[in-house]
Amino acid sequence: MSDPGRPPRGKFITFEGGEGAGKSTQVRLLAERLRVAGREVVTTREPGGSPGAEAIRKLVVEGSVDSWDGTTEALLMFAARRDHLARTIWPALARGTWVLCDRFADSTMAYQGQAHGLGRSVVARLYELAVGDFRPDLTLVLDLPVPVGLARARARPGVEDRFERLGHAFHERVRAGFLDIAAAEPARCAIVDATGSIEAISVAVCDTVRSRLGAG
Ligand code: Z5A
Repeated sequence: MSDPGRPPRGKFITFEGGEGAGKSTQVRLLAERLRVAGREVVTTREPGGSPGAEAIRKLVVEGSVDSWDGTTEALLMFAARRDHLARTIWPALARGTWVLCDRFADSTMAYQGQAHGLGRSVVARLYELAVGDFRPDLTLVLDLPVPVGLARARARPGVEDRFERLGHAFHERVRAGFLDIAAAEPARCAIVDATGSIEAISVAVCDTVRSRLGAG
């Protein structure tokens, strides 16, 4: 039975897509708009988002391309995710705060499951173990051609990470992986065309949040 004194659970919105799709930019803009509308909002990212998960992030994002195989990478991602959920996401949602997350488990399905070839059922089993039946309320898949995303990512200041050094074909498999997930779960996922201006994409994101969740 729900406790009448408790705030309603917050909404969990995830942003997915390939490199340079504009996820971090759109997380920030949606958070600003929701705060103006009076919502409590936490922004976070994966891998990372809690002290333990940020330590795991360093292991997976830095180093040489072949530091880990797909299975090890998936295990590290789910270990980080479990810590992130337990320490950051679930407590915030329970307080009634909305959580906007830059990547979540669909990234494991697209990168390790599809692009690295681990397979959907292995990733689904790890999900069940680490996350259970918890799901995002809404997943925005920012979609754009691979060369456009990689060019944006490479134009940013900073060191190229190990994922950015993987080849064009790998990133095409990642893009196809996200589109497959969105097609399989249309009630949870919305594809957003990420080729336009930052402002145009932000408007599309807000419209989608409003139409799917009744707010934004
Ligand atoms: N990974 C995985 O394999 N498995 C998993 O389960 C998880 C993750 C959770 C994390 O890297 C890596 O981990 C990631 C997948 C893997 N692979 N990579 N790379 P990350 O967090 O460091 O990187 P990322 O998630 O790919 O983010 P990103 O490359 O920084 O891209 P973004 O967040 O989508 O974009 P952005 O930072 O908002 O924008 C990038 C640049 O483009 C920036 O200069 C913006 O100002 C510019 N930008 C943004 N939008 C536009 C538009 N509309 N027009 C023009 N320019 C724009």
